Amino acid sequence: MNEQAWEKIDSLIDKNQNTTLREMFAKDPGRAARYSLEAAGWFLDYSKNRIDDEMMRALFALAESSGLKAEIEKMFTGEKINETEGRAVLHTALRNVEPDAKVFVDGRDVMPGVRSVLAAMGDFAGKVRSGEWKGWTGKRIRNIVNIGIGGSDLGPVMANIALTPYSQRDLRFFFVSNVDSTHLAETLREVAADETLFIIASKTFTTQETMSNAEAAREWLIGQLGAKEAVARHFVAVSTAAEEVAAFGIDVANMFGFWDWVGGRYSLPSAIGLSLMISIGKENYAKLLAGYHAMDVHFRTAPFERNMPVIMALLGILYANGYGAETYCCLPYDQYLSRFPAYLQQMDMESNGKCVDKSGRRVTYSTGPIEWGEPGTNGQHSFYQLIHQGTHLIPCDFIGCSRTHNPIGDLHDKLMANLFAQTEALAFGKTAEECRAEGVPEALVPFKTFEGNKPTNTLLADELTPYTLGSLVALYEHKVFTQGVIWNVYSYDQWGVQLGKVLAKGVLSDLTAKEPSARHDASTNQLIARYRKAVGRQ
Ligand code: G6Q
Repeated sequence: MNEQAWEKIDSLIDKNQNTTLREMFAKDPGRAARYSLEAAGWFLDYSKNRIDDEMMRALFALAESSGLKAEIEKMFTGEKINETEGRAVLHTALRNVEPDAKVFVDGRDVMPGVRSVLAAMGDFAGKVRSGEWKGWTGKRIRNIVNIGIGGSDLGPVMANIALTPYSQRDLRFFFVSNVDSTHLAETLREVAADETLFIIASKTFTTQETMSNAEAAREWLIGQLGAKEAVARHFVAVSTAAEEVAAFGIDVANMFGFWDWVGGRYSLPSAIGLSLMISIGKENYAKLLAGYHAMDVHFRTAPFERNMPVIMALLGILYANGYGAETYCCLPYDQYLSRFPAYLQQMDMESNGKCVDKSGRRVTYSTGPIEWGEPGTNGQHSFYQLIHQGTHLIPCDFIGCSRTHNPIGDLHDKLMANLFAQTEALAFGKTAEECRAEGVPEALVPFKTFEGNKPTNTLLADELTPYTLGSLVALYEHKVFTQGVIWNVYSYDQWGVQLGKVLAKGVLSDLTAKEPSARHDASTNQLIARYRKAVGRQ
């Protein structure tokens, strides 16, 4: 990271260290309006951060010094910025809804392929939704089971929950990811084979968990329906690997493709979103893509000073690198966004959880923070205590929608009142004097005092719709991209994930071999021996 830019930021942190958010708001009535902006259906209020105009200028200078503008163009125009895998990073092409758009990789326009897969998905989703697509026994499909993991699971799960109000309610959706047989077994208990469609979602079609679950589901279906031929009516694939799909026994006519320039954790708007399209229909899916695209255009064209993903990225970097904050919390006040923190966790932590920079040298600063969160108000009754009064600095994003899909009495007013009240309390706290004025006994004053000065962003949409969900996801994708550029790390590889895929295979052969081996360390050997004994393989 640029040292000169950091000298300035550090000097401003020192200068402002005794100035609280309470004081900043008191002396600057224009602060809330000045540190707010709108983009693609979202309003961001970032005024409850430890910033002033000088600090923002210093942060923008940091972004400029990292060459961010040029990096954004490289991504959007298909340069191979995922250098360790030799790939372009073009999830933005998947949602480029402009009819004449052209995006080139290796001299070839990828847009015709994107449009043709979308059309095929729309056609198939329409058939399942209408009942035209029949199972082997002639019954219509009622259950859709997506089998995938990581990037081939978390996005579809999150979005299917988020867009429940737009779903076709006579269809039921299940997501099996874990190689723990319980996940598949409990799902199969819920469905009748002749009414069930399995979507095998795997970019590589070699992932151990997904392929094991897919094979078990295929055996179950054949067992239930008594015919191998039934597989063609009940299994479709989403993958980049046509040969593997055919080898599994799925007709490649029922395979929905995507490309190596779509990273797993960025693949929701690719064919990986097939289950979502079946749920909400192709028109709503198009609105989701339009929302993504609106945020893409904003990110690519807005000056940094009015650029929502850039501002959120810089604030995150201020706390991670300027204040030493190690974690970061996402708090959606919307039950439909209950899996959004888990989805973000992968997007952020797999992308920027890197300790070497682009030249391969160990970085001397922190990179991606530990990301976590739960929907409000539930979190308030669990971990917020630590955010308010603990010893760690935890910047938080609060996310809410002004209108609910489910108005019941004044519940939504109460939900939103909690959101606003939390950001207020975190920023302004409660002083010892205020406690005393409320009549708190002196002995309890230290315990009932709240320091405040805790930074938060608030993101508000009028309503959670396909459009605002798309733009919300794109907002965070570009925030993560911006941080990766400034930290100078490769955000689009995931060698740690690949390692896990290889390691488990080695241990598996030792669990199942006829003869025990002792080729691991003493601890691992002991665990393997204990397991073998318990399952009768001494
Ligand atoms: C995402 C990661 C990882 C991946 C899964 C599933 O960016 O690469 O989470 O999505 O390991 O991989 P497949 O789709 O190839 O089964």
